[in-house]
Amino acid sequence: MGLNRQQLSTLNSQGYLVVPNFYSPEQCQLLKAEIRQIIRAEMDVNSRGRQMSATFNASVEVEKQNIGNYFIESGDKIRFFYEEDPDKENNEMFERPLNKIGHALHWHSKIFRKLSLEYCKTSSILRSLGFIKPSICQSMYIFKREKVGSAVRPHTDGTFQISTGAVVGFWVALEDATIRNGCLWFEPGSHQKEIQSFYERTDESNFETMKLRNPQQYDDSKFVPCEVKAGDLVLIDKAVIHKSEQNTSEKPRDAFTFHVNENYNADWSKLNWLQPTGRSASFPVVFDDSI
Ligand SMILES: O=C(O)CCC(=O)C(=O)O
Repeated sequence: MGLNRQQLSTLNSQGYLVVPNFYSPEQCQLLKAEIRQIIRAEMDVNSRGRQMSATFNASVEVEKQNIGNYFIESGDKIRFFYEEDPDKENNEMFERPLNKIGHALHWHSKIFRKLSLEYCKTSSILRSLGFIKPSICQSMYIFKREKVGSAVRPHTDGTFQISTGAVVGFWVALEDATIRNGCLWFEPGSHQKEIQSFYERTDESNFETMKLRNPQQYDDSKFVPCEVKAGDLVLIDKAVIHKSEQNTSEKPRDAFTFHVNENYNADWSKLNWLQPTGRSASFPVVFDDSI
């Protein structure tokens, strides 16, 4: 179930790799049903007066952001982020389409945990990639709803998850992802260059203001689309440049993604927005082969 030599070679040369059928059609349905259940529970709480939510716009250039506690404290919680209203007319947050739910589905939901942290295919792939003590630092359900799902600007994951060790993204399509409904796009081989920009807390004790150090420009002509079927996994090296476009189609493009970081001989930057606080002193570990 791990990656074969050919797959490892493609990942090494391109910086990303499609692994077909990571989830079965039934597992995709299970995750979609579970997220509907999580949304229903949240709406129920909100109808009784709690108003906690935020918008998320990944297409905006983040040079300096006052992002507030709702986002920065979401690393060990399940929190809701909505599309920004382009004409700003609709002030009612809960009537806006969801952009994503994160960042600890793998802690709080048994089903998301079983299909990420405890999933045998996750550990087999990580072992074949040479991980020794991997943990899941975040998980997200990304909606990219039909007609309104916004673009995600070009970036490397290592910009937002700064570590001296390996970080790999597991991105799984829960619907067929096409150019029209906003599939991922990659600049193949771009992971061979060093990551240059870093999204950091302005200081270790400041939990609200983030700064993008050394913002980069990316060349749109270098991207190639990565269309995949529902259930397919895309593995994403932390240094490969990728993006997704707006969903202009009539079809949704749901995806579940989680990021894995190596802990063995690796330092997780204290300036990362995402810190293992609250529930645990470290992110939940997939396996520990160092002992
Ligand atoms: O799902 C998307 O559209 C973008 C996801 C992405 O870029 C990421 O998880 O790093």
